[in-house]
Amino acid sequence: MNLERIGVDESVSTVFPPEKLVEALSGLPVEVERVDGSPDSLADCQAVVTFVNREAFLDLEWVHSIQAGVDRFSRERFEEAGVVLSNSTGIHGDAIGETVATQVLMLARRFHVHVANQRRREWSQPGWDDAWTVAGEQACVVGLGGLGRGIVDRLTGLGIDVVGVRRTPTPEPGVDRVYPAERLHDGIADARFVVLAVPLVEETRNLFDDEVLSAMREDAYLVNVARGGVVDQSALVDALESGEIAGAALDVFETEPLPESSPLWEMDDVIVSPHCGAFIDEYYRHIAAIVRESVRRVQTGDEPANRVF
Ligand code: NDP
Ligand code: 7N6
Repeated sequence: MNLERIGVDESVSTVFPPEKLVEALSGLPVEVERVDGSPDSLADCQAVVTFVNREAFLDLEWVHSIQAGVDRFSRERFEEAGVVLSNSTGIHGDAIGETVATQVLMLARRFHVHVANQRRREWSQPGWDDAWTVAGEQACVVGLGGLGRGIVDRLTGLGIDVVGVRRTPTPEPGVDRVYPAERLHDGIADARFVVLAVPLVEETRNLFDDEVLSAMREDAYLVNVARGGVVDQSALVDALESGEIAGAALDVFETEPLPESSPLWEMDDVIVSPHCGAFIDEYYRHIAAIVRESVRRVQTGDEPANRVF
């Protein structure tokens, strides 16, 4: 790849100002400029760093996604056009780990209820048996990659016993038992928290359907920081309404933004966040580090870091 100019697509502004990344990439032996995604602005670029996918990217040589999840990109179309895609896996463990720790503590210590009451200036102590402690409870983390690692570290730090599920059941530090994907039911059966941290791919689409949700404990909470499509959302609403599970903390949804009409907004034991579990002020610096490393590799004839396809 003869790399001379990299565009920073304006869509990264969902997560940070594009100029922050342009600045953080200064001094590279290639030009880096903000682009608006139009074919004209991309004309002299061989590569782009982006949040969204655009048709015009198929004329480039390399696309870097500022997300770990690449479900917006079609492997078939990229391979057909000979475009390399790389992602940003590996940078989210700390932020998502802290997000999940917050979600489980809020649910157990009932802080989602206190915050809602505060908005109404309502002094309302919880029932004698409403609040509990997470220490000694079990969590099942489904997906033990970059996200999973950060989640396991925080949950074990809170005294939670962690089991996990991944494609290949190789052991993972801090995880008592690792189950292969085919034994998902065994992994979730005893968990008070089931935390989803898998990519959205064919095998994981609607993985949590009514059958899997009903295999969870009745007092269990589903935490989804992966992708909305990993859960059958209408089955989840049914499971919550019928008391088949106790509650949920959801950062990602089938349709985003979550439509105003969704019953999830109003459920007592559901915490909704707007796909921001990984947002941090330093996000652009992490992206810059990956892009710098990729440029170094490309210039020595290697492929970009974190190549997906
Ligand atoms: P990684 O590739 O590092 O890890 C993925 C993990 O999922 C691996 O442990 C892998 O198993 C496991 N896995 C894959 N397929 C299956 C399956 N069918 N059943 C069980 N486990 C499976 O990815 P990341 O941890 O970086 O990210 C995971 C996903 O989380 C992203 O794809 C993205 O969609 C989402 N995400 C969401 C964020 C948010 O803002 N809420 C932030 C960042 C990511 P194995 O270890 O055996 O390979
Ligand atoms: C922006 C979201 C990912 O897949 O969706 C997340 O990486 C990141 C911080």
